[in-house]
Amino acid sequence: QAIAILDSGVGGLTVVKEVMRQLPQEKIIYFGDTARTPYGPRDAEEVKLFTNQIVDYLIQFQPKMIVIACNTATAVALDDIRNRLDIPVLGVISPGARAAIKSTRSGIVGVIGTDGTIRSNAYEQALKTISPTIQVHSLACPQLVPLVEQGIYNSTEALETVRESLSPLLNKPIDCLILGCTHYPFLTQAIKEVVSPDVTLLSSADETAREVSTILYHQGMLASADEVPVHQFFCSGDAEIFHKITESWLHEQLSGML
Ligand code: DGN
Repeated sequence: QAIAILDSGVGGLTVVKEVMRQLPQEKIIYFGDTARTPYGPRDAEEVKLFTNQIVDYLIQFQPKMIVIACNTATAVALDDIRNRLDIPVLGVISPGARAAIKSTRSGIVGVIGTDGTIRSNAYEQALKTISPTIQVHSLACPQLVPLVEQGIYNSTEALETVRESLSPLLNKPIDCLILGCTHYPFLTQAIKEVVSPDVTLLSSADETAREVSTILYHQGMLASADEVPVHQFFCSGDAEIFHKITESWLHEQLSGML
């Protein structure tokens, strides 16, 4: 049985990469809704509907768990999907919040995400549930996802857009910055160039993959060491660009498997 991972596009591949690194024997089925990306500007009901449709598609493969590797979808659809399925369903917001709580020394953290994620206040709630005194500076950066979906995350245009998008946050006294959108780790280099070197960048991918392994361990569902992991990748839009981005992002693990 595989771990099913979904996103509005290629962003969830940042979680896939970390799951592959931490759990190399696990099979993965990925779905990126590239035809309908971005989810960020859509209203909550629509994102909920799309997320449920993808889950229904993935369920046909009888996965052993589902990871909603999209912050925008996690913010609005996680509870819904958890309630209707009897397999573990994991989102990316609590893992991201936990990573920040572990990392911050000053108790002042930044969060960047899509309009939908920032509007939902989900990170602030998750952070304050764990640590009520934490201070959070949140910023929506709607221009970043399209750069990643077009595969131009290493360009000068990407660097300039990151600089412009992050500028309201640059004078805030944060000591860590949550990349609250699974697309953003693609832009890590550009983000590092723009923010102070004292600010630690946190992607929820790491912590999410750790939680996947904890859940599977406790359920006795980890793949055995002799299983051969076969991965499957699906998208709803242009397969060529999706293939290209997937291969270049996961190249070590993936060559020839798409
Ligand atoms: N990757 C998604 C997220 O983490 O929120 C959203 C991307 C989008 O659709 N805008």
